Amino acid sequence: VSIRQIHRTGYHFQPPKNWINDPNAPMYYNGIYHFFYQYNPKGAVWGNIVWAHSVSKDMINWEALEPALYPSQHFDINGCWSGSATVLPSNKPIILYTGLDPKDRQIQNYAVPANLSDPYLRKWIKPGNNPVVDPEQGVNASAFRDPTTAWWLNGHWRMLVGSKRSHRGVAYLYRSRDFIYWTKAKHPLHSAPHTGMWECPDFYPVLLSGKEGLDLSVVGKHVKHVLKVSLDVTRYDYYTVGTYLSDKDRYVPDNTSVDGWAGLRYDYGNFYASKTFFDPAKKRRILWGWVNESDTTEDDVKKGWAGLQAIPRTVWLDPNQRQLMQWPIEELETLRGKTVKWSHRQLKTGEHIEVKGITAAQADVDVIFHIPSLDKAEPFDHSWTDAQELCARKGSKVKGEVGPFGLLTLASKNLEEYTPVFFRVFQASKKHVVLLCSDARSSSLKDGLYKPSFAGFVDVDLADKKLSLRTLIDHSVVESFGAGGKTCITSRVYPTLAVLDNAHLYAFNHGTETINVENLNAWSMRKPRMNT
Ligand code: DQQ
Repeated sequence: VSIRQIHRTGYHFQPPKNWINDPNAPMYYNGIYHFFYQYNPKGAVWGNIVWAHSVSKDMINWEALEPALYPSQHFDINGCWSGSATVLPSNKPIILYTGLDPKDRQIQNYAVPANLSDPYLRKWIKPGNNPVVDPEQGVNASAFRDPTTAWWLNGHWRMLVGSKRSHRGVAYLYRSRDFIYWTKAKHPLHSAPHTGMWECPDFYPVLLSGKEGLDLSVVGKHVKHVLKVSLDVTRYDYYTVGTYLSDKDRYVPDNTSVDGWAGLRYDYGNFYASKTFFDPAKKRRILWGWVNESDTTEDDVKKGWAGLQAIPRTVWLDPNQRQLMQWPIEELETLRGKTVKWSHRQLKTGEHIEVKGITAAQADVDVIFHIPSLDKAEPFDHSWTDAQELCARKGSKVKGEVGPFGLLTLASKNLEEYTPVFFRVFQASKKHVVLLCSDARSSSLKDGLYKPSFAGFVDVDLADKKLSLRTLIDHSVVESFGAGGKTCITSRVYPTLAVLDNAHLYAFNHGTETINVENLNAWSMRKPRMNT
């Protein structure tokens, strides 16, 4: 391995080289998963954006094809930006995407497969009647992009385009009978003050109960709707859970969900411009999200690549109906190799115990912690509303009562470097407050990296005194799923010592209360076929 490639991932989605960003138009078509993404064919920085295209039978092993869309016409000559696919009832896929015209105005175009009998849909045509949506008067042409998958209701297709009106984020709603002629609805589907540009909106139904996913056009009393927007000021993906008033074509978030920067996030770490799609083969909704680098641009140029995609996640509504749950797609488990299992092992105060016998730099770890006693949990101060700041203040080495406990991932032998992923439990007036941290501050001895103490609260009831943690470790990415997928955090880290065979994995506890590892399963992960 070249010294420059110690941070390249083993099983995350990446092309062989260059810059990547947003996932585009994920879809399942005739037995094949298609994945497109924003890609710079010429280098490891953003620019010259085309739609790269890969296909897969399992969303884990990927074959790269030629770019599906690249600037070629007056309506996209300055860029082919993000968009979505809709599979029409006639079983024909169609892509809507944002093109930048010669004046850099953002307009919406469509593209269709050149040959539906090509199972890989290699070539795409941009018909001459593009663009199909122009920014009309009053719409900011430099903030008008990222059309969604369309849904069908009462004789019309509907889709959203993200935008802003001064500082108000807006999801404009468009309707069409034929997918070609679109008219803007009088009212946006939704908007919110002080949120800025809404990039990559995503809108979809979720069942009130159960994990099954739904096709986009499902409405009714048995569902809620989710609206996700990517806020370019903070660079996080926020969502609300609410009601789609389909007769009025308006979306109303529940009073347990708030719009904007204080809202729920898919991921409390590095995860942006995400998009879901319905997989009819396994009746599930799948979430793709872009994981950016957090090293320097100079490092990216040296590496020759930048960006990756998170492992696709199945999403469904938490039975509490206030938030979503997320879990890595089951196909990931086909990469599991050598395994280590622990059961009923105690983690006493101050202990860290090595999980030996797996490739700790490329692993999947699934743990259930049992907390014998919650009586001594530290008091929670209600002014602690910012999880990331709380994690910064109470890091993995700051002794607590119930926690901090969890995993030390990508750790060097003598702990000069480690990325701790851990819980800390507090006592509030009537309930426990659980914090999940993925703290990059100690991840690398190298300077000049962005090393945030990412964290999120976990809305869990500790009646069974258990907390689970699944962490996917892959050289420079640590993707964690707390409490079965209630709170997810993705960190990018660039260790200098804890690399390849010198990376270690530990379970630790720095709380005064003993924690039991009820079960721990860890696997070495194999490399899939990845766009080679
Ligand atoms: N990235 C695309 C835009 C989108 C942004 C351009 C989000 O379409 O708004 O590469 O990361």
